[in-house]
Amino acid sequence: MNKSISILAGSFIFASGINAQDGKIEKFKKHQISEPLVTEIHTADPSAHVFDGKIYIYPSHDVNEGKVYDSPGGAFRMVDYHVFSIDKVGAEVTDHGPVLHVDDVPWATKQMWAPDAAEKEGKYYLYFPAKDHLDLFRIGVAVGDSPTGPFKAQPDAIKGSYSIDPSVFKDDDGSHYMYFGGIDGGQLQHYRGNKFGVHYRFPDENKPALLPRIAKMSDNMLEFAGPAKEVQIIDKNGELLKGSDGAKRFFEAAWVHKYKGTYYFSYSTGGTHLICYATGDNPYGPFTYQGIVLKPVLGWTNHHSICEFEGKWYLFYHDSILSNGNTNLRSIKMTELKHDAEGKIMTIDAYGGVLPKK
Ligand code: FUB
Repeated sequence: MNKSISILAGSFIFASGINAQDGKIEKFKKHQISEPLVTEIHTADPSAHVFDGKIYIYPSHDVNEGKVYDSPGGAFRMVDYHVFSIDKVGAEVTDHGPVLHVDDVPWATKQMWAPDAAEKEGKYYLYFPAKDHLDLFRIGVAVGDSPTGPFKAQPDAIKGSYSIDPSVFKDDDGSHYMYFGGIDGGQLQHYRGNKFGVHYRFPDENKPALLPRIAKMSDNMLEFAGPAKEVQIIDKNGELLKGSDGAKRFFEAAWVHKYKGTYYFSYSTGGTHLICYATGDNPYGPFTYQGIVLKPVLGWTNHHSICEFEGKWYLFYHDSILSNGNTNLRSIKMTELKHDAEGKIMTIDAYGGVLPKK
C-alpha cells in the first residue's frame, strides 16, 4: 500500500449538524422554509449559475451504497453527476440526466464530490474532484457544448490541483478563478503550500487555521494559470482566524459572489455546521470575516452556492429531510438571500428559526 494511502485512512465520525434521532423530523418537515428541488434522486452540494437566462444547478449525486467508512468521508461514494435547470423560480426542475460518470474519467477511481461549472465563449466546463489511483483527491475538468453536457473529461487531472470542492468565479473582466480545498475527508490538512506530505497534519489550535486555495484559470479554462495561492480569512483586527475559531474558520465549500463591487467569500465551517462569509476588495483576498449565511441544516454537511437571478439573490443549499436525516443522502434546496442596506447578508435558518436546539 502506498504510504499516502495509509496516512489518509483514519477514523472519521459523522456527528450530525442537527440530529434527526430526537424524533423531531416531522417538525423539521413542517417548518422547512423550502422543499427539496429534486425528489427522484438524492442530490447535494448545489453549485448554481445562470447561463442564457436559466438557472443551472450542478450538484453531487448522493447514492445509497451503505455506510462504508474506508477513509475519511469514505461513505460518500458518488459515481456520477446530473445537471438540473429551472426556467423560473418556483417552476418545475428539469433533470437533464447523467452527464459524466467516473468510468469515463481516465485518471479518477471514485468519489465524485462537489462539482461546479463555468462558461466561456460558448463552451461549458464541468469541474469536479475525485480520488485518483493513490486515493488522493485531484480536480478534473470535462468540456461540453451546452450547459447540460454531455461533458468529456480531460485525460488528466488539472496539474497542480489537489483536495476538493472546486468553485469557479467569473469576474466582471471575464477572468475566471478557481477556489478549492476541504479539510479532513478533503485532505487539505496534508498540504503545506501546494506540497503533499504524509506527515502534514492539522496545525495546533492556537495557530492560523488551514486556508482555502485560489488559482486563476488559464485562457483555455483547462489549467491553472499559475500555482495555487492561499486565501486569507482574517478577523476585524487583521489577524488570521485560528484553528480554535471553530465556528468561523474555513473547512470546505468555498464560493464567491460579487455584490455591489465587493467580493463575498462564503464557506462551510465543517464540524460547527455553519455557512459563514467574509468580504474583500479583490478575488484573492484577504477576506474579513463578517458572519453567518446559513445555520446548521439536518445532516452533518452544510454546502451552498449563491447566485443572482432576475434581480434577486438566491442561496442554494442541501439538507437530509427527504432521507429522514441520513447524512449521506441529501437533497438540494433554494431560498432567497438578502443583503441589507450595508451589504451584510441576512442569516438564514432553514427551519424558520423554530428549531432546534441540539
Ligand atoms: O458531497 C461530498 C462532500 O461533502 C463535499 O465535497 C463536501 O463539501 C461535503 O458537502
